[in-house]
Amino acid sequence: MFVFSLAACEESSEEDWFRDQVIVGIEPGAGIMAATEQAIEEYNLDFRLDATSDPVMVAELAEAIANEEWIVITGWEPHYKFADFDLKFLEDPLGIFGDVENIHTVARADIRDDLPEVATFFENFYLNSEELGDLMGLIEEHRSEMDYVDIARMWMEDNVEVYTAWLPENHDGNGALVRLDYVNWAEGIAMNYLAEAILTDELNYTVVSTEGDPGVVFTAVASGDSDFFIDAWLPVTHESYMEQYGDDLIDLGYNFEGARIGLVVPSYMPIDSIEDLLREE
Ligand code: PBE
Repeated sequence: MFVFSLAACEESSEEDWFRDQVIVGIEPGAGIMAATEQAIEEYNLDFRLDATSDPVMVAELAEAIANEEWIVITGWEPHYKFADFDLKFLEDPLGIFGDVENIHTVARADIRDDLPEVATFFENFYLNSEELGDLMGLIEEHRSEMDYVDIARMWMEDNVEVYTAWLPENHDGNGALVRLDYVNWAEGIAMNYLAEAILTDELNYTVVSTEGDPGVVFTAVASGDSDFFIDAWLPVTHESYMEQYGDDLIDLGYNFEGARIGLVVPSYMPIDSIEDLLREE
């Protein structure tokens, strides 16, 4: 473990400290934003939380790392930033960000009345960390020149046994409409477009995917304006949305295990805990 020596601290404090006392965040409706506001309060941090988006946050992270500056972001795993950069979660002795959780697929409550096989497909839909990591890696590599669905098809070619195990047997969707909503978060985009590719190519559905802010997406699914959301983090991060919509949403179970949120910094920063963000003047 790193020992924060006073000498090291004094020598490096001015140049190595943060340019601004800012935590680079994402969309205001994200669970991690509420948790970070709570952390600022409970740890008594002299930091402001900036709302941006996942891609903007990653761009700021890349820039800080290129300049070897200090930066703190609202981070989560699974996410491709951990494959691209050397990063660490800051310890959270007060436990504000919760423990590991799972990513669930949620649907409008009456989904089994008209799309029972698609509900079954999503109950089976599950990726381990290597499978999701490969998919996010392909997206990052090809997103500038290819559609997400076509990138997902590349993943399908290499993972036939994985996704065929999710398919209801001998089923034809006959072109029926399936509406998927997603938020602009790397893991959710990856899973959403993989589902779109499989439902289209293997089960003959017509899939419409729509991006929205987290609050809008939960409302759309709960009210029946959309069918599925594949990136619900439970039991903690999206708990308030699940409570708010109660019986209007059903949980089709997890599609990924061992997800985590927290404050994340580049590994070269000589701090290990959220408490180390408290600078003694
Ligand atoms: N996230 C990614 C979401 C859940 C998925 C961690 C940014 C959130 O904080 O709401």
